[in-house]
Amino acid sequence: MTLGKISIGAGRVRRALGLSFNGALASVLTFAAPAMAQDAAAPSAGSYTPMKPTPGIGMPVDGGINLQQQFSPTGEYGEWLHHGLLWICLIISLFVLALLAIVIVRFNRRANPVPSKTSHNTVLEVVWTLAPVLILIGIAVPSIDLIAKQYKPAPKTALTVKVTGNQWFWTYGYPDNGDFEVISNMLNIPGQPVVNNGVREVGSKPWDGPSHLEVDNRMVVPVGEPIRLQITATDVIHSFAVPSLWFKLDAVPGRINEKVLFIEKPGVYYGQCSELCGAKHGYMPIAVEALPRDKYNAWVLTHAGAEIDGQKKPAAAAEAAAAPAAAPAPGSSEAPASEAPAGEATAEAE
Ligand SMILES: [Cu+2]
Repeated sequence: MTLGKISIGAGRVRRALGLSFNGALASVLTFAAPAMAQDAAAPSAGSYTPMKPTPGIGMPVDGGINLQQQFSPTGEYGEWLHHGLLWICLIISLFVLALLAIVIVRFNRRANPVPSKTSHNTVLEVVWTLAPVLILIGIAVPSIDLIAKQYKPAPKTALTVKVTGNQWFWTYGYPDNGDFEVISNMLNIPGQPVVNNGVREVGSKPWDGPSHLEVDNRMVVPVGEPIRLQITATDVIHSFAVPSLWFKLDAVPGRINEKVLFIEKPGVYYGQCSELCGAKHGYMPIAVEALPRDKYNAWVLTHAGAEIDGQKKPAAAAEAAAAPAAAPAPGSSEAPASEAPAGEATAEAE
């Protein structure tokens, strides 16, 4: 009886802690929310080191007015269409402006006192009807093609990554690699109020990217292959958006939205939640790290319970992971012990 009561009590406390983070209480604790297992996927030194981002790539640039440079086939297509449409708009605007100028200058009352009585011109009427129709068809074909390409389902063999939006962080699940989960919090900003307790400050590691965009644990994915992103949320609607990868999809509680992510080049690509989701909406960035397959596999193996092609990790890697996994990392109370980091101590020592 007593034991039962204790365990129920513990469950309640645990649930209450979880709720305090996900639910209404979190808005009260805006800048004091407990950090969740932010190091659950800390890198294991030697096998995986986070990539250093390239300035100006996969992130906004000062004074930028253009789209970010694109690193996916649909992104390049979309960028091409965007620029093409701008040119078409410009040409049509200049053409109409020129016609107006001609009318104003040549056909005003002083320059043209006796106006023509012409009321029909068959050729002209056919041209000004057909030309816009052809222009619109010309625009519609690539537009519809782009929409179709964006929503083409992933091939059966594609890697699945489950993205979950939470107030106010992201979790990334890897069902094809042993179903481990990565919790991703924004890094705190030096000299500013702490956003995520227990999370390091931006700039404390050599691979840290820009403030407001860098996170403690990135979403790591393989480069050059289609990835099936399944996107959902636990509390309110969020939106998973990475401009340089031409990716934006709403994360809706109780629903799974799916879209293919394809990254052409290894690198770090940053994005932000793009659906107003509460007090810390602006503090839940997205960092996607695209790695070649072998490096991706090495990253996968830094997680307890990781699998590659249905195979558990090799004995050596398992042994290395077993020791730190036995002692849960500080702040990892939310995650089961099996999700404790591999090589936490060595990673922190860097
Ligand atoms: Cu959000």
